Amino acid sequence: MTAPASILAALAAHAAEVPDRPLLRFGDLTYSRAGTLHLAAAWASRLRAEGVQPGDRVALFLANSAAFVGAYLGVHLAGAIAVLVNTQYRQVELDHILRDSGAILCVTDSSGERELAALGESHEGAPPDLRCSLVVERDAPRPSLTRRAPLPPLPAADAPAIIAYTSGTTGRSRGAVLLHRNLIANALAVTQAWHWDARDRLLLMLPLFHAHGLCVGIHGTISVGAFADVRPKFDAAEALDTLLNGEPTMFFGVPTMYGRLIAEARARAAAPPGLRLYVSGSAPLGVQTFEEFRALTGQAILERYGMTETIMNCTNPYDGERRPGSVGGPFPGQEARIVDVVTRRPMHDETPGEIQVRGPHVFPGYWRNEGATVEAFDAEGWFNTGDLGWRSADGYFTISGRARELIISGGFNIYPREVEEVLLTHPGIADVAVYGLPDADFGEQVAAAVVRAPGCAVTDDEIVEYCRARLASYKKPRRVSFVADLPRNAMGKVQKHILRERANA
Ligand code: MLC
Ligand code: AMP
Repeated sequence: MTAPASILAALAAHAAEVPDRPLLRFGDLTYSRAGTLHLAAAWASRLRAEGVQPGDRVALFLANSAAFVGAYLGVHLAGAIAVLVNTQYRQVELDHILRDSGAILCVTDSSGERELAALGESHEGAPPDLRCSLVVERDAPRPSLTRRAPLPPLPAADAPAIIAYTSGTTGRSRGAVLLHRNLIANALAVTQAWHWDARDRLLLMLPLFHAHGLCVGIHGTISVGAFADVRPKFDAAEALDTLLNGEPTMFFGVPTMYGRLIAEARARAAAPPGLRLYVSGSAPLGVQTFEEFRALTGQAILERYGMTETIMNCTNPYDGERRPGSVGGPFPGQEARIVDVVTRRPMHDETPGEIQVRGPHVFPGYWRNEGATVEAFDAEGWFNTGDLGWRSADGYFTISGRARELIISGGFNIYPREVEEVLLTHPGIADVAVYGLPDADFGEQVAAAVVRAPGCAVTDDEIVEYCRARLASYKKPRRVSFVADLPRNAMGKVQKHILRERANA
């Protein structure tokens, strides 16, 4: 069989082969392969009826549900581009993403609708391209459609499929554009590396609006015609119950989920069973968590490394040593190397530098941001990940830090600059620095050092609430300290390592 050109092409092939085999479950609703394709077709026709044309951007501001997957695949089938939006995003992030992407339609649920309505009432008004929102009930089985509806042509491999907002050294995130061929190349590399096949049953509790849940969990499942039990969100007790019931063969999580699973197992004196595969990613998996999980289950978690622009970069081996603290080597068909951060020359093994990657998994560039795209690649087409690390002589990569300022909390990324910019709009704050501190549950937590405006007595609670009203709640500082001045170097740059040392003292 020739490789499919898109995730939808893989779905169509599996649906033609064994149409009734279960593919996705959301609570009481199970979709077969053919049922998932019909769900996508129903959504595509509904979106077209709303005026969606090929190349249009459609934002998905939705929690995990059949509606999410249906709308997502329907956007692709309509030839449009899905803009992924974290459901925790509030006014500042929403306004930026909807304006920057030029989304004409936003598919959301009732809580998202309230947030969108507030956007329309703000003094800047609704984003100009946004014509309407389509409000869906999470558990609605699917828009009505007869089973005989003709399937529209499948998207071209080179067409854009997703815009996912990420990173950015300024306060504003930028949209990484992923093509259909990037998505399928990633899914095929991942499934091959992890020996994932049609017999697998994945317990998927990750949010679908990020690469981990969507591009690894859902795309992998569809591309091999396996099965995924998709839950609205992660809950340690529910995860342990489900693992113990014996159905799942695989579980994917961020390190916070493994930490909570271990705590739950200890509290109940009930160890998670050995599955075919446990995978961790999106943030560093602590060696202690790896070892504790191995002691409980007898299994080594397979750690892998990815990012929004490239989806999956490196993986520990399926067969062979899963080395704690390391992310293994490039997936099949991909390349990874270390370069000097200044000269950009490739480095010898065991020498630290910046990780670069190249291959069919790598995105072509940022949405309407030529400058950022040019900066992201070198002349030979290597993508600069911004992650620092080194490669061992036997080919294992270890991530040792980040070239860019970034806090990863429970697998969610927080850009200090974005939080600082929002806090600086508070009249009681004269100056502020946001930085990361270690956190036992989330890996890292957000901290803020604040210089009060003269005569103002703003409190830490007010600062937290101010943030929460404007940004995703996970970006709010968990620790606020008040300082007379921020420590700055001769260039005027805030010395965050000094703030970190003071906080840890
Ligand atoms: C939730 N909260 C967090 C948080 N998640 N705070 C800090 N960091 C986080 N990650 C806060 C909420 O804002 C809220 O605060 C309170 O915790 C309760 O919210 P909740 O939704 O009930 O939280 P919880 O269920 O505990 O969520 C924890 C979690 C979740 C670990 C299950 O964060 C999660 O699903 N993380 C996965 C992220 C992910 O999929 N990343 C992949 C990115 S892709 P309050 O004060 O409002 O009550 C990528 C590429 C790659 O990175 O390599 O995969
Ligand atoms: P995002 O841009 O949101 O997709 O986040 C990607 C970032 O998460 C990467 O650039 C890494 O910094 C980090 N990351 C992902 N997986 C791992 C891992 N296994 N270990 C350490 N960091 C990771």
